[in-house]
Amino acid sequence: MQANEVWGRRWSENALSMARTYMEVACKKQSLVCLAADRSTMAELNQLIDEVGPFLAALKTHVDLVDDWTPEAWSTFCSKASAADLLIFEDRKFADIGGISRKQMSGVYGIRSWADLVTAHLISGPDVVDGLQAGWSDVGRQGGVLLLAQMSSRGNLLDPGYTAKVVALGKTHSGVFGFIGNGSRPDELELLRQAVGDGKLIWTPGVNLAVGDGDMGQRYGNPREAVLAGSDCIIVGSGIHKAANPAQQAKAYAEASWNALVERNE
Ligand code: 5BU
Repeated sequence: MQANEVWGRRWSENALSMARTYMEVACKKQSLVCLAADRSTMAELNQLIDEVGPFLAALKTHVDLVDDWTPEAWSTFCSKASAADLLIFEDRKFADIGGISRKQMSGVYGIRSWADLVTAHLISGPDVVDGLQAGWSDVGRQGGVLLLAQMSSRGNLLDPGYTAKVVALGKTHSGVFGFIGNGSRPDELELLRQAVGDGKLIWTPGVNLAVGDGDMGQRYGNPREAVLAGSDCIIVGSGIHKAANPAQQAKAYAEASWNALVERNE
């Protein structure tokens, strides 16, 4: 099936080429899964991507939680992700003033040189997006910002009024790739989708096939329900990387998400 048929208005109303790249990869792999690769050593990360790469549509990282990080090892890991057709998404949750965010794209980790997507809070105002975009421009690359419109953790302070302001600003900004929505609460997600329209993607953490919530206030919802409520990408961490058989679980998440996308179109 062609990406424009599968994604419908999400495809026709989205002007960003990186969003279309994601939608095409998702079609090719029949998966809406972004792996949250939250493992602490380079060996574990490499093993994980070797095992589950074919079932993923994107890769999410937390570069600062790797114990034995080196630029060389990271570059090898990123090459594996590219070879598997995956956009690399550093979940850095930038939140500073524009000029500092721009500098933070550089530094030890050099995020601007390998990340295609990053997350940001809009708490400091709209210049954070321009700062991050300037960071990519500084090295002649392009990237997209996912703004946190909602979060999956219990008791978070991103209330509906704040969400509405984030959406109003992000909807029309070409540097904004899309929004993070709360995958654990389909009703909240539906409201977010109504506010966003079809012009931007919504990616959702807080998704697990198992019943029940996670550690330290993490809340989970079902992948199918998240996609039916308007999510375009389910972000799954421990559901895959802590599984006894990560490849089998990644395949299960891929199937659940893809089937839900097909169902959404019916
Ligand atoms: P989990 O193991 O599937 O719970 O991992 C979820 C990942 O998504 C983890 O890397 C978090 O940093 C990330 N996350 C989240 O859980 N909730 C949020 O609201 C945002 C990111 Br934003």
